[in-house]
Amino acid sequence: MILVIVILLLVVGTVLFHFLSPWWFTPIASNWSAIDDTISITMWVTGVVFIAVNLFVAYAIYKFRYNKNRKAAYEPENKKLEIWLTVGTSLGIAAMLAPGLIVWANFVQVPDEAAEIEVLAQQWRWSYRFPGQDGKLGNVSTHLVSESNPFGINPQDPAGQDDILVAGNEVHLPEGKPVKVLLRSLDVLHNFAVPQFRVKMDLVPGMVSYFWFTPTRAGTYEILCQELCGLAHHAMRGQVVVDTPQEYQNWLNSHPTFSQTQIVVKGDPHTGQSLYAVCAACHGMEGEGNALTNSPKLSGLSGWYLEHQLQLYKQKIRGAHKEDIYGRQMAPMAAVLADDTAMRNVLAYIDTLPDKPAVDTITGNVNRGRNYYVNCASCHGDRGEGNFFMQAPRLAGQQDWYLKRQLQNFKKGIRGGHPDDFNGRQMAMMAAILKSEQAIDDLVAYLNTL
Ligand code: HEC
Ligand code: HEC
Ligand SMILES: [Cu+2]
Repeated sequence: MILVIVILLLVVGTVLFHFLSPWWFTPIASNWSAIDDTISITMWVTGVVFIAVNLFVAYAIYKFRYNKNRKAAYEPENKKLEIWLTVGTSLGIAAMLAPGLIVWANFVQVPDEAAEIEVLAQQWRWSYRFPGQDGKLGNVSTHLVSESNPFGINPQDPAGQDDILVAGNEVHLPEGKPVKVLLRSLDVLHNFAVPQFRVKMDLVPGMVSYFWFTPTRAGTYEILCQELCGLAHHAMRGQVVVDTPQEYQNWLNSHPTFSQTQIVVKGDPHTGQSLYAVCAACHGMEGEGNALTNSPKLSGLSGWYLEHQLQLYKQKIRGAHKEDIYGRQMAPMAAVLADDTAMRNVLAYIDTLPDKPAVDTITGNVNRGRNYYVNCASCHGDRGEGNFFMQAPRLAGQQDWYLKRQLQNFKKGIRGGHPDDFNGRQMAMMAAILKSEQAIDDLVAYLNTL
């Protein structure tokens, strides 16, 4: 009897939970309401069957409960009941599967007027490519991927020259216009998903997968990687901003074409040398770093990393936190470099400076540090040499007190806490695994051995 009550409560509770719980679809922002309909149909079919089966079980337990004056009848076959159940089950399953097949067919049947965009995934970031004036995306190959050509566009293909490249994690789309989304991965399996659009598709290395949709509501939506693609999988986030067509055009025009990215002017180290005089006061004549001015070593760091940091300082993304005492000393110095040319020149000069290893000041348990570093190596490299594709700087040879301070700042959100600091935020999540000051010392002591 208790069992009957438990089953009845379970049924009533489940139904109430379904209708009263606040967890339901996010408001839809695309044309794919048909996907919600198929899920609703599945809910109804499985819901009705769930209630019917449980009520029948409860009824049977009650009706046929033990009674010493009753004996069970043996009845292994019942044609009528079997036919009835087979037909009923088949209809139910067909009702669940058929709408899904229809919707899936539409999902990959792209209308002619859809504009193409390409989404490129790599551990652990998204970037985007739009066809330029010619409306055609150029040929690509992973063999051509390099620091100056992160999309691997074939420079011989005229269709690729005007492709517009978006290096950040944020992409804009015009409201009300259908888009075909082409998906490409540079390394492992990823999955592109935007819950409000109801879209979700794997990115498979070596092939181009696709789907289409029409954004129907202006707003900002989060892109998630819904494939467990490695250590920092949870940090692989992006954003889609749905704009009016005019705002979208303006945004798109603010990005360079492939051919523009190929004609980067080289900096001039001679002009850079005089600009560096300001920096030398803190960072040292040879960019070797100086503990007295709290300034890190700059020599030996890659140009792309230094440039990115200077941009962050200039845009008040790094060195703006009120507790960032040392970053706030640096930020006005970045502003001394008036434009991109000045920045390139000073970086060209820093590139000529000798790369001398820093003096060790921190001791710790190197073996423990090595174990912590296993997590860091996937971005910073086994020898702490840095990796452009992860945007992760070289750590080997850097002043150890500076590394320690950065790790503490990442942990406290003093660095990487700004909403526009994508790389810093990713790094901050990683710094969180170093639970204590001792752990940081051990890790930095290990870095000193690289
Ligand atoms: C007043 C002293 C001072 C001057 C002058 C100065 N810096 Fe700095 N710089 C710092 C300090 C302090 C830091 C470390 C900030 C921190 O700990 O977050 C820093 C950090 C940096 C970083 C970040 C390094 C990294 O590994 O992330 C770069 C790049 C940099 N400086 C470049 C320059 C350049 C280029 C100039 C000359 C235009 C310059 N600095 C002038 C004090 C200075
Ligand atoms: C997901 C990739 C990733 C992982 C894993 C990672 N880092 Fe980083 N790290 C970065 C990136 C990207 C930056 C540059 C952030 C920026 O541009 O401001 C960075 C910056 C740093 C810096 C600052 C260097 C400088 O010159 O200012 C330190 C120190 C650092 N990482 C240490 C670590 C340690 C220690 C670990 C392991 C616990 C680790 N990182 C794991 C990506 C990563
Ligand atoms: Cu991923």
